[in-house]
Amino acid sequence: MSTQEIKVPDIGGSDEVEVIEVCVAVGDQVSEEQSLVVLESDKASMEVPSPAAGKVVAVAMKEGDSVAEGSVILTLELEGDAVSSEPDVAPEPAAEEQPVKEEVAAPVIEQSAGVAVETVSVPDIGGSEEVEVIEICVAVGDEVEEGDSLVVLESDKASMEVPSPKAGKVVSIAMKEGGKASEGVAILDLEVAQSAAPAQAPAQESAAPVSAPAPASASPVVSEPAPAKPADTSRSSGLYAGPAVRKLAREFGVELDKVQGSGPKGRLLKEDLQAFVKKALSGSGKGATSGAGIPPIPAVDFAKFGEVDVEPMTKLHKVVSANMHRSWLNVPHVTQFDDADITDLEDFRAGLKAEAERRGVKITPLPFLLKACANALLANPKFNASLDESGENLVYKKYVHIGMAVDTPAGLVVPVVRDVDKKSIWELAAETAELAGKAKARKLKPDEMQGGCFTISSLGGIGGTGFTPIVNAPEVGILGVSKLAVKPVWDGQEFQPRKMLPLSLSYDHRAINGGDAGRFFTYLGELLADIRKMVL
Ligand code: CAO
Repeated sequence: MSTQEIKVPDIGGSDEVEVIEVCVAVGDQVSEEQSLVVLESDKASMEVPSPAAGKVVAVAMKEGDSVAEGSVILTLELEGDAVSSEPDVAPEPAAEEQPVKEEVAAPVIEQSAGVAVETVSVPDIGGSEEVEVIEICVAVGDEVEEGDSLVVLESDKASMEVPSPKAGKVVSIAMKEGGKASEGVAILDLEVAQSAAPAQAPAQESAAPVSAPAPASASPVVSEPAPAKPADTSRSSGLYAGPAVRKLAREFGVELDKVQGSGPKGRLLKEDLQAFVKKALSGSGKGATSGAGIPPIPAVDFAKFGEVDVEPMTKLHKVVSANMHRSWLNVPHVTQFDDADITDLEDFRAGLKAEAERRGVKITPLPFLLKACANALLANPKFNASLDESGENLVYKKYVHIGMAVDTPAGLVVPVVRDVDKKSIWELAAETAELAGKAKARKLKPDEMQGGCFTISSLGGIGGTGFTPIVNAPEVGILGVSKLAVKPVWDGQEFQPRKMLPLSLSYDHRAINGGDAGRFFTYLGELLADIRKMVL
């Protein structure tokens, strides 16, 4: 049996870092890539994975120690000693001089046939010059699936995850938490299966089509991940959790081994920790969802009552769901209802049909709604505002960017139409169609989903007489649009058949009073009833 000293690798320029966790003990069997220690500088924490499988025979560090590159972490008795494999046939005297182990300052990644190392770089981040790296979601040695989040970047407006363009193994990470990044900057090197696989390679080994990194996506929208895998409950003694998750766990005082990981190989994700804390706050370890202090919904074995299918939610669905929950719990909602008489607007719209065809655009009520909302937002600036994070200041926006909810097969996304007040109905018709198309094809860039001041959720093309939309915080208002219906309206002498558009306006009652909302809504209705007022 040969032994190997595992040392602290290059820790990115930090002179001394603190050992915040020793993940193994003497006598432990570790597998290759299992975390040995977690180190933390003033800016970032990092795991040092084991470069080989073996048994820990000595640990040279303890929590709280200050260490530097080259410091010995521990000594490993290597498993299935490599010496015995080669000299089997013709033992050479020199064989004992052959290195039987690799130097382990950093995990050693071998280049072999069918494998290539590719650099993943920061994709188009929507015009943001420099953004902060707020989380590195993977560690050297991690196996990632296509679509797994690699890093989380944050500009002053949004945070965005950069998903892995391919499945592979992380061989080095070029970024550190707290650093700055811009488009094209290398994130990490990924060891991936090469597409030119050996002839006898099994069919399923062929590499995924090579593509540029998928665009980073901003909350609340993320790109569709690789299909979720069921959680591996057979965790080894090693805990699979990234530095950011470990740090968060320490901040919350959560013991990681109490948390069930739902990531690949049972890896603990931030969401697992959040769900654990949420459950703990609700005072129950059982049951499904719950809010702080709210009794949880009891767990039900649905299969007891008939056949069921269990399907993991897409990542997009989970993010939207979390955002909805957050808005619902944080924002005191009020919803008002009204019907706008759009008989004349509809006549006008019908008259545009020929020109719309000539221009190659479809003209639905949506561009008119956008335009009317822009006018109403300018006339009622409280709706074109947000509460800042202190909750003590209102930020009034001088621009009018309006989000539109788009229903896609992967989930709900909200692209933002910019400067709605400055665009013509034709421009808005073309742009909304383009954005809806991109949303459905999952081609939206992060900046196309950011910066909204107000949102329109139009279910008119689908149906319904009314609904209560949830404010897309930190925006303070959202307009729900339901299906147009012809209704009898009393004109003082008789009932007239009028085309009435059911509208619902939800708003954040911290920022907006009922009176403000009533004025906004009435004005909006007047504009829709007589769109000539929009040009006044
Ligand atoms: N009443 C009656 N008909 C309406 C209407 C309304 N309020 N709004 C649109 N329509 C009609 C359109 O004119 C169009 O008719 P034709 O096919 O005869 O031309 C048809 O409904 C379909 O319109 P559309 O949905 O393709 O286009 P749109 O501009 O109205 O909306 C978009 C685009 C992207 C907003 C929409 O497709 C969509 O995804 N809506 C769902 C939004 C959503 O999910 N909201 C809920 C969020 S909370 O879960």
